[in-house]
Amino acid sequence: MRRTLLLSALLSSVANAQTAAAASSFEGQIIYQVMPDRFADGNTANNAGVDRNNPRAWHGGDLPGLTAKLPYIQNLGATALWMTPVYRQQASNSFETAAYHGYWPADFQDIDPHFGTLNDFDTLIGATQKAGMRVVLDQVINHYGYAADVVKQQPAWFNGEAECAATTNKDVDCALAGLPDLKQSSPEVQQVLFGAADFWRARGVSAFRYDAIKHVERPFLNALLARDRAAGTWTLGEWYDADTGTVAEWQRAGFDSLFLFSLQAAMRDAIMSGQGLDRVAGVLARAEELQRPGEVALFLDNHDVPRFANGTLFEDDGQARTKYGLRALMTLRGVPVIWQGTEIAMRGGTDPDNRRDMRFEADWTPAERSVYEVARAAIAARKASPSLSRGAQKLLPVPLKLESDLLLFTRELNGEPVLAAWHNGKARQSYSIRLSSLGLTLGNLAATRSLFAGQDAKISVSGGWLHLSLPGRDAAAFALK
Ligand SMILES: [Ca+2]
Ligand SMILES: [Ca+2]
Repeated sequence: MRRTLLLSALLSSVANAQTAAAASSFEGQIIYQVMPDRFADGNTANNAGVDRNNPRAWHGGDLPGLTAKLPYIQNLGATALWMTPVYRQQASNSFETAAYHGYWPADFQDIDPHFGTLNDFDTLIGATQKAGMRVVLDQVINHYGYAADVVKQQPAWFNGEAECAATTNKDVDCALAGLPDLKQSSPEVQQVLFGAADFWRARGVSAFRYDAIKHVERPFLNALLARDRAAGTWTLGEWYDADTGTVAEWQRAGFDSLFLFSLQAAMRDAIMSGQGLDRVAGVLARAEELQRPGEVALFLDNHDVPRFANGTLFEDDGQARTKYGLRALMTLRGVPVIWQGTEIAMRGGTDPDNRRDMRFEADWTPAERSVYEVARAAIAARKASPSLSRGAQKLLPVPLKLESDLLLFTRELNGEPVLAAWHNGKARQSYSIRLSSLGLTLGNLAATRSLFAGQDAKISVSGGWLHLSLPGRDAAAFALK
């Protein structure tokens, strides 16, 4: 009953905004993910406790550094920036680890002094707006940091051991990694979390990435999403290990997007670790379950999983396969998200090794530069092609004996079809496949090169046959007319 009253009060308070707000969409965007402490240090005066030799300590990166590096992100081709949380964090360490990552908040409406000031935040937002870039701000809604003052000051805001023992919903009402677990059914907690969303929205943030939604009370999430929709804010949920079914369920519940972890795992295993492409096809075959397939967040790696390039032992192999992975990512329907450093195939195992300091142009090896050039060209090709950016995606049935080595699908918008061809074989290979077996109808097409600059991949169509010449371990995209 109380919940119903609260919700109706809430909905009436946002009704005005609801009529004004347009539906938000990130289809066609390219997101670049930054962990500010590990990106760029623009102000050494805020480097209290910084120790770059300790992977669990603060490293000195901050908002002024990020603002200074926006041209780098833009040159790569990204159109949006996702920052891991920059709130004021707990001041002390826990488990000999500093709160450099941002997920141990102490105040949801302030900037941690290591990252800078609210003024620095406003400067960053101003710079992104001037550059025509969108900002996705990471929002923590499940917990405070272990050592946040509020944990002692407001014990009623948190689930304790008794609540955890009594609940049937352990994922939601028990502490995640022991973190002080917020009771989102409390009106005071709701005020805090809704207040935080409004606070950052008012500073110009147009999208939120919500951390650990699996562990958050559902009625609260529903209300939060209703408020975001009313305000025109795009919402990206993080449900660790989500598959297509989970993403579909949450899109129906009101999220614009979730990260498709099942595709990331399949791409990592196929592209980086040499397994077949059939599992990737298996994930893509489920896309029709999604209400808004073009909004789903697609990624090769992020700050919570080992680096993509780490899936192989050798640095040069990791670089070559990262080129393949980046090109493959740019052929897919959805919103590509590139974690800082993946564009140069940075290595690193599990956290915190996957969060090594970003290195920029002057410090790159020639091999790293060549990965970057492939990333940049692949992003440019995607952005230049409306079909690759926003087109419908149709998986094609390749002959059974080729399923492990070859993945084919079309992307199409405005009658301008593009064929994506991922090739998992070690060596260059030519394929000739009957169009009818793929369910395609195409006129003859003279030999045509891939849309990705610098790639030696070709297609032609003649007499009802599709001919492909594909380099080993790479992904290509071809305009079909
Ligand atoms: Ca600094
Ligand atoms: Ca919880």
